[in-house]
Amino acid sequence: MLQLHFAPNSRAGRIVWLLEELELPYELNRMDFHPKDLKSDEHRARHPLGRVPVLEDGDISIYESGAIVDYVLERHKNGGLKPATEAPEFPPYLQWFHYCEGMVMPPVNTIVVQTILLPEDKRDETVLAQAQRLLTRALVPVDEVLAGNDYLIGNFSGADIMLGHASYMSNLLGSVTEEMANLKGYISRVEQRPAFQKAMSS
Ligand SMILES: N[C@@H](CCC(=O)N[C@@H](CS)C(=O)NCC(=O)O)C(=O)O
Repeated sequence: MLQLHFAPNSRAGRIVWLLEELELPYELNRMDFHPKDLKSDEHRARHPLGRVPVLEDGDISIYESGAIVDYVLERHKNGGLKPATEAPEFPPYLQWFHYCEGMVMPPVNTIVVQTILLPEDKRDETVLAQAQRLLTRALVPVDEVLAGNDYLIGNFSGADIMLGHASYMSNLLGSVTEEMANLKGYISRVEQRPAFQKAMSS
């Protein structure tokens, strides 16, 4: 059985969301989002940086949320969540899938560090303001592609598991502006999916 190493309020929620959407059986190793669990020798043996998510599948152990999503879709169940290589939706699928960790999550990480993780006396207003500007700018093309589209490539796909989750987090951080009406609507659609709700309450 698939085993997911997980901590709440983290990218590991993406993988719970995916497994729930696909109705695949899995076991959850629910750790605290705290160094006592994530930086333990046991977890560092699974992930050298002591991060989540990590997925174990028999002898296979794999980290990086995007790699895990792709692994599950290729090796376990596609469920229509990944377009065929020759389909016109395939290039935009790849683009939005990777835009998540490549463009959206770097400023999200900085904002989380500068508003939550660092003690107040170590925070830097300039760094925070720059990350907030970068994030809002990175979300503009996402808002644009969602004009007239319920999901990033039309139908719900693995790209939404990645970037839908990142958009949800960006909204929680206050970086989705009221002008981004398409993106706000998209985030509401994501939030209404039962599999997403299950993942967020795991
Ligand atoms: N690019 C990696 C990022 C993994 C990552 O940074 N995970 C965070 C949670 S969202 C984590 O485990 N942080 C714990 C820490 O930095 O100590 C992925 O997509 O899996």
